[in-house]
Amino acid sequence: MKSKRTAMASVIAGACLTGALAMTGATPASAAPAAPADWRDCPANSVCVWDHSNYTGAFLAGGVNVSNVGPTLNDRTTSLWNRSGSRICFYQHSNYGGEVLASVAPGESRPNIGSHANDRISSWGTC
Ligand SMILES: [Ca+2]
Repeated sequence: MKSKRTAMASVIAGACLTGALAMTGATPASAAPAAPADWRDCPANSVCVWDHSNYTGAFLAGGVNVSNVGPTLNDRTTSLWNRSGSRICFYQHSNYGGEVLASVAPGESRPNIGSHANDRISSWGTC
């Protein structure tokens, strides 16, 4: 893990650390590899995005306003879950700039955001 450059990087590092700890914990009965970060890692009241469809791959959890998703997830979001109580708009550029690529109701999740928005999101906020 690199040293923390931003608070969001810390969140990602924490998710990675959780996975590493899981791997070094009690040996599971099966030889299956450690599960990737997935939808179960998204805390209540958070907004979460993933690199791949169906809530898999690199993962970021944030509040209702994230002005920049950071280098790991920039232009990589493919699935998302709005667990907040607010409608959230996902933007093409940082600082809520550019096109609104998705407008997601409270509680709504999208296992695949579709080809237009795929791998283009850089920030999100209430709308
Ligand atoms: Ca992606």
